[in-house]
Amino acid sequence: MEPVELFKRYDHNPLLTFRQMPYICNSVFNCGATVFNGETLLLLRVEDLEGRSHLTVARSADGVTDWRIAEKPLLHPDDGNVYEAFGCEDARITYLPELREYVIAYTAYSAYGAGVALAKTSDFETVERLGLTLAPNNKDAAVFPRRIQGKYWMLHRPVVGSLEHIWLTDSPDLRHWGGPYCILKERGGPFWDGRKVGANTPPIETPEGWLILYHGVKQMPSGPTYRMGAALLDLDDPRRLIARLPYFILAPQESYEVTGDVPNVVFACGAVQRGDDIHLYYGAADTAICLAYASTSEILSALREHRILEPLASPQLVNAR
Ligand code: M1P
Repeated sequence: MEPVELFKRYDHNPLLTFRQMPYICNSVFNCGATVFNGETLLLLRVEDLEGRSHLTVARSADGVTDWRIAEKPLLHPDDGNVYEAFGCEDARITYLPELREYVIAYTAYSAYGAGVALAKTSDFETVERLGLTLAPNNKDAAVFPRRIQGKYWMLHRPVVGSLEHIWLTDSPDLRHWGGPYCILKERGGPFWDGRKVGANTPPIETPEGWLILYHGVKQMPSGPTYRMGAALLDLDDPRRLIARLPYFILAPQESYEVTGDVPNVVFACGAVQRGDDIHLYYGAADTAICLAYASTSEILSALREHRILEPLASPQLVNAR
C-alpha cells in the first residue's frame, strides 16, 4: 500500500533543473511562487559553482511549460549587503494588495549566520531591500497576505538552543517586528516532525482559517528526512493554532527526491492557488524544482479531524501592582 499523500505529483517531474538555466550553475531548487501579469512567476534559488545561492526570476504562461528564465539574478550575495555575503536563499513571495507590491522574505546567509531579510518589488525587475529583519539564527520566514488586527504578520523559525519551532511576529510597517509568539512546535520523539519544523509557503487564506504548509524533519541515522505537513491558524488571531495533522502529506519517495545534493528532501517555498487547487512548487533533494497538486478542501477536511483546543497563552503578563 502507498501512504496517503494529499499532494499528487506532476507526471513529468522534475519541472526545472540546472539544464534549463540560461547560465551555468550547480542546481536550482526551493523557489518562491506567485502570479504576476497573469503568468506564474517563480523566484528560483540558484546555487552557483562556488556554492553560494542567488534568486532568479522564471516565468511561464501555464505554470508548467515554456519557462522564460532571467539572464541575471534579482537578488545576489554580491549586491553589497554584508549579511547576505554567503547567499540569498529560499524566497517566499507574498502579494500585498494594499501596497500593490510583492514582499519577498528570504534567508540572508553570511558569516554571522542565517537571518531573515525582506525586500519589496512591484515589477520583479527592480527590488527594494528592507534589509535584515530578524537577526541570525532565524529563517523560513513568510509574510501573511493581508493585515490582521491592523498589523502585518510573519511566520519565522528561530533557533533557540536545540529547539526549532515556528513563531509569529507582527509589525505596523514591515520594518519593525515584535510580539514574538510560538505557534507550532517541533514534536520531539520519533515523529516525522520531531527534530524541527519551518514554514513552507506563505499562509493560504481559507474560510476555515489560515492554512499553514510546513516542513518537518526527522533525524535518521543516515541524515535528516524533510517532509511536508499542514496546520490551521485562526483567521482573526493567527496566534491560535486550531488544527494540525499528525501525519505528513508529502514525503521524499521518487528518485529525484531521494537522490541529489541533499538526499531525502521535499522543501516548498511557494504555491499558486487555482480555484480549489494548490499548485505547489517544491525543491527536491536541494537539486531540482518539482510540481505537485492538492485540493484545499481535501486538506481542510483532513484537518477537521485533528482540531486542537489549546488555550491561547497570554501574550502579555499584567502586573497587578
Ligand atoms: O537541506 C534541506 C534544507 O535545509 C535547510 O532547511 P532548515 O534550516 O529548515 O532545516 C535549508 O538550507 C533549506 O534550504 C534546505 O532545503
